[in-house]
Amino acid sequence: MNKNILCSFIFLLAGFAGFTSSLQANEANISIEDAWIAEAPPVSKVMVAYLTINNDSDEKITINKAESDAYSKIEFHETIHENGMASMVSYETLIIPAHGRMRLERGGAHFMLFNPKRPLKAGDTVDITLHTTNHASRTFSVPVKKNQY
Ligand SMILES: [Cu+2]
Repeated sequence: MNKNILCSFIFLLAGFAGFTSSLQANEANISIEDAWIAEAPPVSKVMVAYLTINNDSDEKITINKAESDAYSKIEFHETIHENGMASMVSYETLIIPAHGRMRLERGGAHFMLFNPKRPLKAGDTVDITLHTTNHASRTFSVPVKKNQY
């Protein structure tokens, strides 16, 4: 009798642990390609990252935050050319259709990386975490490369 109660208790614990770990493993169903951060002069207060983000799921994915230990903040920007003038607009979110992709490339969209917390040069890598509106996230290692014009 006592033994049965103990067994149930252990099963209950095991079930609970499984539930907890599946919550923590809420990994966003996205992948990235061609990701790089452009090396900038050490005095630079901003850096720029380019990447292609793939949505590997059957649902649209909305990315609402990017963060990194290496920077104070990351914004989603796009360079707009109008009447011969270039200006930058920022977006709150990036929306990627089901099984679609979004390319952030030189001259267009990019991640604006503010206030590098340590000197970063070509050959270094930086972890960037992308968060989605359905409370999933994924961290990617992005290399710093010599600026390519
Ligand atoms: Cu920008």
